[in-house]
Amino acid sequence: MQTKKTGHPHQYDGPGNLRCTVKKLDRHWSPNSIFIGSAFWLLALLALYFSVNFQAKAADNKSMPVIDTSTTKLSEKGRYEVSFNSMAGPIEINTIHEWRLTVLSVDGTPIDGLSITVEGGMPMHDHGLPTAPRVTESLGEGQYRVEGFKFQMPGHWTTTFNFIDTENFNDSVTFNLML
Ligand SMILES: [Cu+2]
Repeated sequence: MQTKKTGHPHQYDGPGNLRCTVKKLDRHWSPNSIFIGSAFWLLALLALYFSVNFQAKAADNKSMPVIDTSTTKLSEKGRYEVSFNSMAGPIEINTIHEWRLTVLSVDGTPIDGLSITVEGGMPMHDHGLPTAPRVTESLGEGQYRVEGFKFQMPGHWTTTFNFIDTENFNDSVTFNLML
């Protein structure tokens, strides 16, 4: 029987040629290589998705920073646990009012005898406080009366208390307020 000769690779061209063609197909389109190829593209798409998502989140965080408005904070150098409350209740814009500051050591011992100065302002507006609040009385039990607070507009305010103890040790704490 005579075998038909042709140049077409997929056509039966004798047993040798068929084996060769199947082998070729196997190398290029086996289920394994299809799976690996799909997995690669799936991973590439996932990587792209997460990278875009992450960038969007980072941009979000930049425009809307998370501001810690806790009224109890550890001082910068970690020596004191400081808290405040407004004596007139919730702080109202354009109202002069008084704060009570409480200073404790980290193990809860009230700290009296501190020399305390007050500063503050609006970081986004680049201006300070409209008044000059100051500590007017040490009340004992680590409590201090701070008079003369006023915030004249809504927004993000900071208030910083600087502490100097009897051994000249400096520490400070900064509170954030969203008014
Ligand atoms: Cu302002």
